[in-house]
Amino acid sequence: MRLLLLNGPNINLLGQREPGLYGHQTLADIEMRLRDRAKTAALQLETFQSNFEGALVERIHQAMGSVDGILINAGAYTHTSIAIRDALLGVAIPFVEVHLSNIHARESFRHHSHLADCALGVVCGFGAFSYDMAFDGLVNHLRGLQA
Ligand code: CA2
Repeated sequence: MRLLLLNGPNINLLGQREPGLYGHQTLADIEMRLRDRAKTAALQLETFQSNFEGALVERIHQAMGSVDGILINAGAYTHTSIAIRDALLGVAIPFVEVHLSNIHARESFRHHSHLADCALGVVCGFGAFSYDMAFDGLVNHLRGLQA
């Protein structure tokens, strides 16, 4: 089973700025941990981060036919990008939306997600641990489909 972890704009700054809001772990820490967890579970995990909307759309297109499930923290594009929504719907790969912070406890412009209603599930508010829960949820779902 092949999984893709996608991260959007500014998430490359994790662990270097605003640790009170986003925690101390870097994106490399999160990617390494999930890669280890995937290996233990005999899964493959690819990772991709970009600050560019079109690059994220292209990476989603590339996943068609080669990826079984996507974990995505689209960052601020969560709240603005119909293009990323359309790409995820276009490739029809099941995905889980992840956020470090609780977007519903923040500014009102972060309360709406263009992805959430199409996602298998949404995990937010648990810092880097949100990714672990999203990983478990996605794998559990995909394994259930295989059974
Ligand atoms: O909580 C999340 O994971 C977010 O996706 C993070 C986005 C924000 O726009 C979303 O509303 C919620 C922002 C990512 C910015 O990451 C930074 C990390 C360290 C320092 C500065 C920005």
